[in-house]
Amino acid sequence: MQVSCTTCEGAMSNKPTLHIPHPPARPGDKPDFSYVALSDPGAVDRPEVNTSVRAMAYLSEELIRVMDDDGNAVGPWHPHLDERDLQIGLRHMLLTRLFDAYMVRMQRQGKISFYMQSLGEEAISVAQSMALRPTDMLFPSYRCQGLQVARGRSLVDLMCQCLSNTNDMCKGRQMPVMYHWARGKIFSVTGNLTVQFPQAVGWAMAAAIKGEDNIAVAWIGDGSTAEADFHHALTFAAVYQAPVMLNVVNNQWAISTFQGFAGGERRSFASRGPGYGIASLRVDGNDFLAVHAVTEWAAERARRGHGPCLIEHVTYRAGAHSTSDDPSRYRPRDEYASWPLGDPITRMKQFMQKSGCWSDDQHEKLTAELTQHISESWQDAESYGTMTTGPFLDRSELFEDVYRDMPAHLIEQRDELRRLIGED
Ligand SMILES: Cc1ncc(C[n+]2csc(CCOP(=O)(O)OP(=O)(O)O)c2C)c(N)n1
Ligand SMILES: [Mg+2]
Repeated sequence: MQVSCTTCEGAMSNKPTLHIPHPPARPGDKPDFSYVALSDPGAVDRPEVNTSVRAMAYLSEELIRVMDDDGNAVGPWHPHLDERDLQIGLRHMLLTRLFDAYMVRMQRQGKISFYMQSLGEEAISVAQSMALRPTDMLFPSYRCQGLQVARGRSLVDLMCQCLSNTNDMCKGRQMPVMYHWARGKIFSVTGNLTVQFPQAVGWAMAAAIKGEDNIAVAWIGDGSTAEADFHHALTFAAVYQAPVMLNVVNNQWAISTFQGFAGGERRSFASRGPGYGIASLRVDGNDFLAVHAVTEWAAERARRGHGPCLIEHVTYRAGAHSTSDDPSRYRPRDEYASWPLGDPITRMKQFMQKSGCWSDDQHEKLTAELTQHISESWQDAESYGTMTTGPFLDRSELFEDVYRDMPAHLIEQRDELRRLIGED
């Protein structure tokens, strides 16, 4: 048996060889995105929402795009949003980006222990949230803070969770960014990858049993598709035709592992759907209008009883995986500048300016207003406690919320802790 590093070597040796995926460029190399299959903006047709999975299989390999390089919106997927919705969408994306940048700074200053930003992926969470109903149930990944922002979550609540302070919804028991929001219908973010998919399918099945027309929507990354949960979820969704939308955010990287390792080299991630009997769409994840249109289409399909959808969002993780990661160790530093689908906020702004509903002046004013809102929220969040200054959470609370009636051994441990820290 041989192991080859390129498909070419394997083909020439005339023997079975193992193919080891390699990213096209490493630090110091010229970025190369020639492997990303693109369709022209506006070129992909928009079938009826009840089209059979077989008849629309090609949509899992094409790339649905609405905005062209000059800031025009073209083709059948153009969602024709009104001015107000466009402005709200841009505002949510910008707030998400500025919030992320602020929280990364707070981590660098030692005020929070950890953070994960969604730089370059803001259009996905924001456009999808806006295209859904507020009663639809969301099962996010740790890179979906745009969902919280678009559903109107207070920044103070998000910040307090990252600070693990007395106003932390998780009472200090979770890593920063693992938010949840029952009232906003956003399920807990979990560190264990891919659990969102079976959870969402189960929720959707329950909604259908109860005769509701709310749908479940979940997000995972490209790397997470290699987990068994992905396949279990797709099987159940297809068999029972659950009203669920399963999103794969293909940002090209799973920490330092190139998407080829999760199986994205030969076929798209979306193309796995038709094999299970699931309608699948591949969309430009940096195109707010295309993401919005595709989400509306998939939601309508699910709500009208035509079954689940798998959506692959083609995007690029512009920042580090987390504050514990240094991407300059494994990919070219300037790679994002060569990403063929650009930046979602820059593109949305260009489109809106061209449509006459946005200006540089408005953009500057909005940036200043949101920046002030973030720093005021931080002051407020800090008043509930920081890692170094009080007030602090009551440590003996860590035994609560697991059992309705606390068992004797936990009562004993809690009392022992109280004695040790002198709080009894
Ligand atoms: C079950 C499980 N396996 C491994 C990990 C460690 N881990 C955390 S994030 C991550 C990469 C995930 O990449 P991807 O699914 O592409 O999502 P992205 O971070 O790019 O948004 C890994 C391997 C984990 N948290 N859970
Ligand atoms: Mg990824």
